[in-house]
Amino acid sequence: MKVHAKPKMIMTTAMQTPAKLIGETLETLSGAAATFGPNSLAFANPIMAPDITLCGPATFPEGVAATNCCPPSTTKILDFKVPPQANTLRVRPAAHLPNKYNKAVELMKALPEDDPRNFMQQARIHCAYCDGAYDQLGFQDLEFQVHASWLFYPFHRYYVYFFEKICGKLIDDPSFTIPFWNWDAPDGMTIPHLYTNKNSSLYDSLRDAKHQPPSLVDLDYNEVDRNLSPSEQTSTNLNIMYRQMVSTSKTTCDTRQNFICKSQTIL
Ligand SMILES: [Cu+2]
Repeated sequence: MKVHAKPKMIMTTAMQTPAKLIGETLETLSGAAATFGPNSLAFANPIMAPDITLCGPATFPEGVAATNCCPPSTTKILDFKVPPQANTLRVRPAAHLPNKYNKAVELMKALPEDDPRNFMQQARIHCAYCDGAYDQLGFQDLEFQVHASWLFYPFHRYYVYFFEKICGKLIDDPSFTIPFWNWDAPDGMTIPHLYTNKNSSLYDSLRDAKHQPPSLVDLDYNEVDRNLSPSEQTSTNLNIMYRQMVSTSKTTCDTRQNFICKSQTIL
């Protein structure tokens, strides 16, 4: 299965269903999108742990401002303890429906800059693990890259898990869940209002104006605008989703991405 069916604007890699969680404009902030080619897949390539004792400047494409996203160094490691199972089922809302995500991000951005829950601090986590701030343990000069390896799913699961907890805490709603962008349904094929409303904490003026509503997302976008009619674009998108999720899934599971297929069924 192709993990990154590239939309006109990449928002996240945290994929839960054919639709995606939109827990991050973090991905865009960290420059992560630049590390993916149009054919990038989450391979089960071997990878060593990051050497967290050595953190250096992130590697960004030419023209992108230098960013130091190294987290504070520490030797104190806390073991994560799984909290007791909640009694109530938490349901993810579709991003096009009213939700409290922008309020949570507004509060994250209002936190002191050095607060680890601050939005930019959270963005830096992704940057550090995705943009070459670390080398792999025992391999000097071999950059650690959480994407394109078996770590893709575990890393993002935990990343989104804690991000979501911070959001819920800040808005005092333990039942809070990050919305998902249901771009595989015709009614969800525009960028959600949450991101296009200039008063929203999720608004970013750098997003391409040509890709704003009523323009539909192109799930096969390859940095070229195809200018299809709405009905052609909808039909193309649905065909892509069908091909990726249904008709080629058997073949894909027979390849080296087998672990992804299994993960999809059990997560
Ligand atoms: Cu990522």
